[in-house]
Amino acid sequence: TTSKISPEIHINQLGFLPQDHKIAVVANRQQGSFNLLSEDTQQVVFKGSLSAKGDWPLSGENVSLADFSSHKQTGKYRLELEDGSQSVPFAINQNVYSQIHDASLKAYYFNRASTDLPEQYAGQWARAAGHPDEQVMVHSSAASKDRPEGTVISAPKGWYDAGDYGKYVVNSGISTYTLLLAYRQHKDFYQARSGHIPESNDQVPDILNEIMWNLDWLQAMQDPNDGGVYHKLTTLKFTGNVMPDKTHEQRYVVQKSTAAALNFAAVMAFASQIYADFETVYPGKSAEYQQAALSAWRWAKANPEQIYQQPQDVKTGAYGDKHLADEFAFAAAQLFLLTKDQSYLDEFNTLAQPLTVPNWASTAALGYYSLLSLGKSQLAPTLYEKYSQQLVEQALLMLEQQVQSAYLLPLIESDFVWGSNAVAMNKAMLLLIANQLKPQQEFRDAAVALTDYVLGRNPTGYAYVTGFGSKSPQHIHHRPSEADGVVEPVPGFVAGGAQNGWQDKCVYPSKYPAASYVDDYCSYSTNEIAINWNAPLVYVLAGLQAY
Ligand code: 9MR
Repeated sequence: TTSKISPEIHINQLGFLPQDHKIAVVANRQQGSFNLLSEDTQQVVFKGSLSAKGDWPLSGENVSLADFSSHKQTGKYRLELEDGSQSVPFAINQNVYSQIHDASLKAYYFNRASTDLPEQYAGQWARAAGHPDEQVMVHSSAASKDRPEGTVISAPKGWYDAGDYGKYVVNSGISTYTLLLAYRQHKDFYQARSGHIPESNDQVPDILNEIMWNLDWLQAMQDPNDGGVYHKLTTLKFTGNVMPDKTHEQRYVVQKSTAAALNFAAVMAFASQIYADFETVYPGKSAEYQQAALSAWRWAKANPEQIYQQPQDVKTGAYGDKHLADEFAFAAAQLFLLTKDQSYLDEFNTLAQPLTVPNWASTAALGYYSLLSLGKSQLAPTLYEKYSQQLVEQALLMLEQQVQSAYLLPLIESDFVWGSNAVAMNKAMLLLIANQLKPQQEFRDAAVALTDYVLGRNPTGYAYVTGFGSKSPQHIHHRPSEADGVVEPVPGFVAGGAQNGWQDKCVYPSKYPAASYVDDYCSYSTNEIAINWNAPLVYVLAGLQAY
């Protein structure tokens, strides 16, 4: 029957929760009926008609929709068209996002620096330790009176940022924040699961154990002499495509930047609140984080324009950002929530940053998320309403985009940038937060549609998360996955996704933004993985599954 599988039926390859919308996109057919077939009995359990939607300019396809939302019976199914062609199999069940959620979080364990991954936890992806990062050199760009160029510092642990082995504070900001918020808003969900990681036997939810691996590193990125925070810890050039233990090039901390200090302050402030509940397991941590946040904030206020300038001899990722008002707002919001000191809230309001879909360079929304979901009792009702309105406006804007899209997705051309799948997941996350505050079924439906997109309702035929779905990326731009000799890539990582910037030298199958993706190691612009891309995936899967 595999020969009957049509690449023109674009569907979430994992499937659907029983109560959610269930929609597939069919290319090159504008009319006709479709059947929902039970995998067990091969019987038709539901019949429907395709509804014509016309052209999707982002893929160059002419599409129609197959909507079988009203079928709520759990089971394994396929869609079948009149010509006998079929979709890949998928499920309708209560736990459809459970495993993939756990894998998308476990991906952080797989990207831990400075440790071996024993088989007990890593299975066939077990590997030796690399990057102890106990002899990191202060780069000339980061030299200070207390720590002149060449000073050796220790900054082990943390997660590798992506397919490379660098550790970047700015990108760690949104990533760590998003995971902390996932925990904060789904505590019961996380209390009830195990990540099968070395810390699983302690009294702390595994997501917080995992996050602490990164917080331990982040703490070491702060210069205790002045509170400033180094922008990144990397080699001078990207290293070769080898396992972590096979690369020994000198690593450096590079330039202190305002963006790093503010992301650091925001995350440390949030962590101080979260880990206060686990004082017996992690004594003193909450207080340490608070001090770290406050001193980084003070440094940023005293050095408000230390824009990161990539030094001549450094070629690794820049994460350069020239617009820092949103980072100030993010940190101010978190410090207000931690200290209850009104001056931080005043600062947040004075900055008046628009609430927009966040990314590593644009973090104002994160401040709003925290104020709205954790700060209600501390905010004047009119102010709370004002922030709420801003959030809801963004969510409503997405609903408009959705109805205008032939794929019925809240995605527009400008979303197809480097890491487009994370744009989709950050949009879904915003929708879910809007739905918590001002419940509206359409918000959830739109978040589900975006999740469908990442898991197969897209023109490429890929479910974009490694290890899941009938067809998922095999050759992600991820050094361990490529160099480990294991056929399957490390599971649980979402590929960056389609976009037609063509920043690398690969050959792409299509010029259309949503179809320009290639499952090849060479494609760092569409097939890399990154901690800031997995984080909203974790959040959204938790949000959908915990519902
Ligand atoms: O995600 C980043 C993207 O927004 C930028 O356009 C791109 C080029 O500067 O860099 C991406 O981040 C990469 C980082 O610089 C280094 N580690 C891998 C990251 C994902 O590709």
